Amino acid sequence: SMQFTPIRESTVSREMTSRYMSEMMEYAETDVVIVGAGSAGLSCAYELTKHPHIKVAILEQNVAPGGGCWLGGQLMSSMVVRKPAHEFLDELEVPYDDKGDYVVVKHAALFTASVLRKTLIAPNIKLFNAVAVEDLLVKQEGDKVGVRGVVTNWSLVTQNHDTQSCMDPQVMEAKVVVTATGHDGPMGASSAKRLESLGALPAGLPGMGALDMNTAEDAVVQMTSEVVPGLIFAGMEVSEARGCNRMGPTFGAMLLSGQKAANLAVQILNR
Ligand code: 48F
Repeated sequence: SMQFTPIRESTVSREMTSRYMSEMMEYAETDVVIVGAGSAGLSCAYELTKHPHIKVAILEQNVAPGGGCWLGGQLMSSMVVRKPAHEFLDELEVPYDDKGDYVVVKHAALFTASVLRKTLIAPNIKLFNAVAVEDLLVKQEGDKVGVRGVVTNWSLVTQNHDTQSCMDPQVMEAKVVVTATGHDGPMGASSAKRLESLGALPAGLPGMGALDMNTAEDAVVQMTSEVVPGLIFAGMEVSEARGCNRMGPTFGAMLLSGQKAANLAVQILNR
């Protein structure tokens, strides 16, 4: 009968520890940090797999990556993607039903699984999950604020202020930060809110407007940009910072915003 080859328990511990710790050493300085592994952040990471010389860390506060894209709208599984964003699904080899102007992915998890499969396998990309970005690393450049990295902590620490009042974080230096933390919420829109408190965005963030799919999707992609030097906004955090409408359960703009953020990051790295 089948028997596993023997292993020392300490070997298992050392395999995990040595790998994780050497990755933390390596990523203390990186080219790109992506904050948030939702549909926009993961699309950005996938696009950066095409540039294998660029080192990318994805930081996700949750245990599981995926953000809102494990499900489409209202717990109903399917994911609607308006054309031409279906071309991105083609690249990811995500199957869908073609409905003419838009496509429907049978279960949104097919998107998340495919984008993770293609992204995490790339040697230049590392996902640190259960790691929260608590703050931005900024440098004053004349009268402007430039972003040079992120302040991180285990999210179990960040979320547990009742047992531990202060646990100092650490820092990941980055040439470019892509912030894709989603809607305003306990963690969402965190970079937008931090920039506002620093005076680098006008006081009183516009926040997202009411739902209008037709204006919202184009606006979010169009306004995906480097808002302060070294910091690119992507996904729904764009609408919190810039005040476009919400789109609700259509995801094309998230994919194309992530893709655009990646291309902007490459431009910044080349400048
Ligand atoms: O919320 P999320 O899916 O944002 P998105 O990629 O997509 C928006 C859609 O889900 C939906 C929509 C459809 O078009 O309108 O709302 O813009 O993913 C954001 C991810 O960022 C993580 C969070 O846990 C989620 O997985 N996150 C948020 N804040 C932080 C963070 C933080 N400070 N540090 C680390 N991760």
